[in-house]
Amino acid sequence: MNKVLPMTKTENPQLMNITKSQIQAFEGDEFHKRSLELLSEKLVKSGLNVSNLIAKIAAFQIAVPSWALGAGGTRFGRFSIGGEPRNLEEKLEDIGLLAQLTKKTEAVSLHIPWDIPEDYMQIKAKAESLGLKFDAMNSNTFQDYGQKESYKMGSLGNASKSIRDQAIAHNVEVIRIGEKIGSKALTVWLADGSNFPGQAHFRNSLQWTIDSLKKIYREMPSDWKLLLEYKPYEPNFYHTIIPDWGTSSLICRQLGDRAKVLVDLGHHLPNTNIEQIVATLMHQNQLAGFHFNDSKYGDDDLTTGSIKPYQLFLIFCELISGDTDGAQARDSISWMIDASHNVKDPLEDLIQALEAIAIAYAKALLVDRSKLEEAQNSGDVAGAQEILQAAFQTDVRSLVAEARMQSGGAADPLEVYRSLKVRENLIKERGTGSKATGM
Ligand SMILES: [Mn+2]
Repeated sequence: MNKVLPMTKTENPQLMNITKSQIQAFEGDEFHKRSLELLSEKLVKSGLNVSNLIAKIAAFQIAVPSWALGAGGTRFGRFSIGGEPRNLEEKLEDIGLLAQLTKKTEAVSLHIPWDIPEDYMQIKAKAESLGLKFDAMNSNTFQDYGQKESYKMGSLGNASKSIRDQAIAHNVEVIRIGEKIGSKALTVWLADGSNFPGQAHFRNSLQWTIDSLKKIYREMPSDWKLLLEYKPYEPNFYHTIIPDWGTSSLICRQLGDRAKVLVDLGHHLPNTNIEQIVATLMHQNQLAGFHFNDSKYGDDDLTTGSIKPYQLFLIFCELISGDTDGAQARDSISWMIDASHNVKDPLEDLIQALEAIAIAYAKALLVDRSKLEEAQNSGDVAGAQEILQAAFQTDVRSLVAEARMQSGGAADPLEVYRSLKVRENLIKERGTGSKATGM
């Protein structure tokens, strides 16, 4: 699609003024229509209802974190992207734009203390005006930001009671802030652990962590849930108090029904079977949510779907299967992107990630589950693989684009974003040196 954008003088190309007509100027062309027709024909033959599929794809929404809108850094440095949001309002504006173009996100996940609102009513109103809600709140006890005592040796699992108390109080404060803006969940990720053998007492630090989390859990309103994230290593390299889904799950069981495990795709040792973890957690009604990203080696926080699209598809297969079989309802699971952008324009990266997630989901919807079960039960190994591959190899891009267009989004969000020169305009508005709060 190479259409010339109809830009009039009255249509300001600035971020907040992308009009419907600008989005529709890129409406699907003849190629899209023919691709969709051809695909629909094939899907109908397989017994699928195309409008149902489109409705499901359109309904699937993923939250965007407030810290993904600026350039991410590594421990070696950080390169500014230009035009980064300078405050929470501007972060919301960026996500509002993403929502407008992609129709795949309608919620933002805030991080405290990076995003403490100055005026809660104003922030709430701003989000509402952009059609955004507040997803899970994220606490931060993995770095020092001027609080009384240091988290250098840990937070909720620190040997010092006063440091543990400070970390508990911070999480309670995050809950209180979340209540004011309509969030319904707290995400806890701990960097707690140790770098060297002998540095920490495994059982004591685990017990302190459980006790601290119990206190935080008790402070949550009754309609809130707690998402407990795990990670095998980094920033600590010898031991992490909550290294895996099993440890997270056993802690959650001690907290209560509203505490569940958060799976971050990058928080596993290489080659871990994440789809099996998803299936097991759903079987136990213990899956709280997802942090989408992709990785080659560790917690690389690369664009979702850029490295292992097949894994992403297999994960969605388990999610759909678990939902269909009634193991755990899909709407009880929170969806969020958690990525970092070191070399890409963050908004372009997020557009690509949202697209990759939608594609994986759409492909998983095509899997003939009853045939797959038949193949599984009769030991038809090759047949089972064929069924998955048939869905995975189907080009569903026209289906995903159609779902987006029917919702009022762009046929090709990235193309619209580039044609409207959004980043250039953001740089004009915010400058080259602006830096979003975050990592
Ligand atoms: Mn995460």
